Amino acid sequence: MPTSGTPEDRAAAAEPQPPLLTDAERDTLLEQYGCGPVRFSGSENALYERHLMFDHVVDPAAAAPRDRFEAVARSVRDVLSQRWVRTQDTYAARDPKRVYYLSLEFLLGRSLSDNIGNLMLAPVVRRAVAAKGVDWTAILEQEPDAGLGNGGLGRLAACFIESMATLQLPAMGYGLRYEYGMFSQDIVGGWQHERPDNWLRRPDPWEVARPDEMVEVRLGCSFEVRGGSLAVIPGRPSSLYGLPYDRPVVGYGGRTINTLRLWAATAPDEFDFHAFSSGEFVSALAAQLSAESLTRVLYPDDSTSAGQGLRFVQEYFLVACSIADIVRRFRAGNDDWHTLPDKAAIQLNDTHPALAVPELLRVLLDEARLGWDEAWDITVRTLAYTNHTLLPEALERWPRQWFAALLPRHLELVVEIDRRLRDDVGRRFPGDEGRLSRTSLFEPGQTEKVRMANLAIVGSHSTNGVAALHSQLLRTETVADLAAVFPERFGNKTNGVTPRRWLLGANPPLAAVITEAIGPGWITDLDQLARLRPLADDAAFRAAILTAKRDAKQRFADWLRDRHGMAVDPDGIFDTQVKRIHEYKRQLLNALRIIALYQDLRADPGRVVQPRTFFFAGKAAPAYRFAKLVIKFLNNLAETIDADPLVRGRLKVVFLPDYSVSLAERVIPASDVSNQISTAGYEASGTSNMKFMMNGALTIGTRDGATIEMAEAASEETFFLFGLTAAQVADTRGWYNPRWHIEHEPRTRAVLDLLTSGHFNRDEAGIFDPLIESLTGSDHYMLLADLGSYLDADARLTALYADPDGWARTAIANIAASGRFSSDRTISEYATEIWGVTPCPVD
Ligand code: 26Q
Repeated sequence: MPTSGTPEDRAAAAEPQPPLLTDAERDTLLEQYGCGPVRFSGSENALYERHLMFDHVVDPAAAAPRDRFEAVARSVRDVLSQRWVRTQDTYAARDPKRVYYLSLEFLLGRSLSDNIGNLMLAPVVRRAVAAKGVDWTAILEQEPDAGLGNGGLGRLAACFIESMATLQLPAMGYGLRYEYGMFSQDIVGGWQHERPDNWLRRPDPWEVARPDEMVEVRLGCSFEVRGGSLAVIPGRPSSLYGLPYDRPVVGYGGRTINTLRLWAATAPDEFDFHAFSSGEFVSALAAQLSAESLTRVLYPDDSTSAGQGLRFVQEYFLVACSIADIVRRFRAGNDDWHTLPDKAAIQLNDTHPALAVPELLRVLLDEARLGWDEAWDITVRTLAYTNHTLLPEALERWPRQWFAALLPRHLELVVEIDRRLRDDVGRRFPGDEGRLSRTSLFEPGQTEKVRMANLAIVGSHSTNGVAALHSQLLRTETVADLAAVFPERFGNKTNGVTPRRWLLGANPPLAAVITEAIGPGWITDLDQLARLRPLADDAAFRAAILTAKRDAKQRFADWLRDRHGMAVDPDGIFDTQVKRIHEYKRQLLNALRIIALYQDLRADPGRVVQPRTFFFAGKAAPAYRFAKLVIKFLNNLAETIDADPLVRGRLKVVFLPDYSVSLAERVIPASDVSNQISTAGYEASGTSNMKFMMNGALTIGTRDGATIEMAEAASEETFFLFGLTAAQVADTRGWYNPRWHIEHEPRTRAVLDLLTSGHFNRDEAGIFDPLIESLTGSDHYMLLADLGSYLDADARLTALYADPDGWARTAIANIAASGRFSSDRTISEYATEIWGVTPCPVD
């Protein structure tokens, strides 16, 4: 909110303007860049050809696809750069409270198509493409995915910054500019092989380096990277520099263009003259090499925090650079430190940036010279924390010695925070020693650890989970003792996804059918999809929905044929499970279901069934052996079924290699069935579940994460829910025995028998023994407990598919109820309930 001007000015500024640029404003932008107005035809190419000629020095007629991509992207960036500057100038002039979203991951995917869509330049581009006769798909395919994240948490950050820009919120994302993102996955002989993802090999047209805004980061020790791990040289303080690279974040309609700032590590330019003069010229310069390795690569684990020193330094580096930048921006317009919480809201995406607690406190104590109570109050009121997992092995705990070596001052502060926390807890719960030790920031043990979740909860004013069930389990189980100390801090913000990328961009046939029926308002107000609900009774609309799905399936089948030489039948059911490979996500349970269906078909070869293709995609953490074995099993299952003449043409399994945002954009719109089958209580939210729902897939799944709320929104009859509830999982854990299911359930026994017979590993004796041992041993994730009810739900689902009218009605009911799962809704809730920020529209 502006703090100066007349009341009328303030009222006008507070009134959010529509997020779209007018035609006249867009014409002006294009004109200034030599493209001419949108309605003007012919000169759109001028800008693009200028880039080919002057950036790439090639004859535009002879340009290679990659040169063409860069030229188009640079042209789009030219068009948006004035709005980008204007957005930043507006924030500087009005000085509203801003949001800073700190995340070690931003899984952005491609930007060209999204930016063109959000700038509403698609008609201009279409005309230019037609006039030139260029292959537009080939140009889009030139852009590598920016895979700077592992999965859900990173993709959520990308959806969130897009929604913040669309909602015209004065916001900024902070992350790391990894040179290598999520590894590329090859499948060789059925096994996952990892390949480095050198996504910056060619210049990235979206990023702008800002060397003038470099930040120095001081560390309590020096370090060297030796053989992939970090060698600490204690007692010798050192410095690194953070070089910011900015990327535009275009809001829908092009009015607001926010910034995602990614930090790259470099060594100071001035080098060590002492080392130089003592003859160590080469090693003085080689320091650069070790500094730059800090932001070389993303850690490819999404659910273990296997303590890696380099990761710890990455986390501090992000925090130190970002806090310094935020404080600098704050100080530019404010001299009273006490107003920081009125000007900045900092959201921590999981505990990965939780060092922000001692870092901000350190700045307020040591640089602003405030007293403890004031500094602590400002810190807590500025920070907020989102938790994304309950898995104990994913909760971050860093060795105390690492703090001591690298961040001695921060350790002092954490010790003092802990001392005051103990006083507080001791006063409120006298004599409760158990609570004292459970709430402590320190975890005793052979190597004493700092509990980052406790630090984040104690050092911030808000802690939220990402779906109702998850937030409740977090509050009542995982950190129940701290929640009793700070009950008012705990809340829930159910996740969402951006409909611009996941419906409008990814599924043009369906988006067109929706817009035809209810107009384009849904694009920025997804609740309007509810207006589709009554159209379930309209036969013409049902037909249009089925045709759109058939189109999307055909597009995907064509791509599969062209790209992977694989044939799938778009008239059959497309049944999909795409996500990281993890035991709790239970891809193996899906495989057991497929084995049961395969056996049914073999037992009754004459049976008429709907042909079905089962799609899997996902990456396993490189060190996660069980998950890698599951991938091998899925590939063997696919091969065995393909080789079996008894089921050919009726059943097919496809493992799509190298899952990515771009692959998700293809496979999700083409799917009829979405599998969300985690052990209840383990999937914090899930977000692909929402993407499937808005694209008209039906969900077969457990009562877990946000799937519960999706079924509530659409009514349970439109969902195919099965399996134990989270409470049942917890209650039966003590006496659960998978053998009971093998002994008492014929279908379960038959599946296990076929698996044990070696049917899926004929020439690879014993390789799947670990899977069998897990299922018949402890079956920790309770696959066998849920297999029977999964098969029952599956039978209901395929029966409905045989009735296209009934299927279309159910799909429409799902789409119509998906409005709540827009990230615009999620971000509006964060903005009003946690951040206290309002839109700051750009004129
Ligand atoms: C931590 C320490 C060291 C190395 C790696 C990590 C690490 C990295 C990534 C730990 C966890 C992650 C990612 C977690 C994640 O993606 N969680 C998912 O978040 C989604 C968005 O809220 C939810 O929808 C999913 O349910 C949740 O699994």
